[in-house]
Amino acid sequence: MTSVGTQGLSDYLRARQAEIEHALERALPTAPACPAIVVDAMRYSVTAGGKRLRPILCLASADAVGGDRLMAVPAACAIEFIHTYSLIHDDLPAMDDDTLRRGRPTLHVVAGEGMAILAGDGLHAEAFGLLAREPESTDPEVVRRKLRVITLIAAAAGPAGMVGGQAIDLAAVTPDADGILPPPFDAAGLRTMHAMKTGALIRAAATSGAIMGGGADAEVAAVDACAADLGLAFQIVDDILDVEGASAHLGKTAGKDAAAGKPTYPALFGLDTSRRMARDCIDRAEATLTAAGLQDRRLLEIGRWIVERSN
Ligand code: GRG
Repeated sequence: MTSVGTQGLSDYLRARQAEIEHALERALPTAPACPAIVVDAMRYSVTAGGKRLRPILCLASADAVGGDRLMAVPAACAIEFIHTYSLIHDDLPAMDDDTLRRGRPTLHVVAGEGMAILAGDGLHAEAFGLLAREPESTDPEVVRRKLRVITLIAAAAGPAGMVGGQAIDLAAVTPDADGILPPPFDAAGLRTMHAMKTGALIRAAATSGAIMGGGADAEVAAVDACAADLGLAFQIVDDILDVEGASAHLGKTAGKDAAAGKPTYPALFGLDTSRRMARDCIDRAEATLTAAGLQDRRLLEIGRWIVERSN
């Protein structure tokens, strides 16, 4: 896992990452049922070694509600597939036009644009197939949880979530017929765009884990609210790293948002305030879990891992 720093990474996070790597490997489609050319392209991006933040959140949320973590493994893998598809498509020339991702040349650079689009489409479809198939069970309660999770993840990945946020972001840097750009986001606009583009899938990851783990409705709601704050912290930190980080360390091109004139948390609030805002998110997440009577602190440890990356 090339992009994971070693400092501050507890045994719990390491163990979940190892589980996820193993499960992703099993979940990837194979030849000859699928053409090797597209399977290889999907594998190239999935196995490139991301942090696995979303699947870890999914498994930790099943743990947080006292559930069976194994029940959440298919949802964890499906969300990582969707996240990876979004990165492949985001890097295309028609979108963010990037050449470096997870420390490797982007997929369209090595396999061509057409194959990159297809690999993303393949991961998106496989994600929902996996959610429908696994965990394999005819128990009506398991079937009910799976349907709830499929509905939730579809909403988070689609036009009310990630795709919608990406559309807002794309429109913000696309001039009209007269070459005029829309006015830049204010703080509320920035928050809404990020809540959809990246926050929705992060929330869905945690909430799916809580649902698959059999959490009561109040527990699922608390995990969802906690994850909304972790997602916001993630985005603030991502903006800080885009200003401060080196591309080699990040595994993706640094400084792109600033270069594109995109508003970021550091640009709107300054670096110190942005760091404090990220820490405040974790404090709020802790208060949310405490108020719901959830004693498990591993979700907060993940939150601190997110924030430590900016220090
Ligand atoms: C193309 C439909 C479509 C959506 C793309 C999420 C997204 C929408 C684009 C990602 C672009 C980007 C770099 C956003 C900043 C935050 C972010 C999601 C970074 C990547 O996530 P990490 O840091 O990546 O969790 P790893 O590689 O560790 O999984």
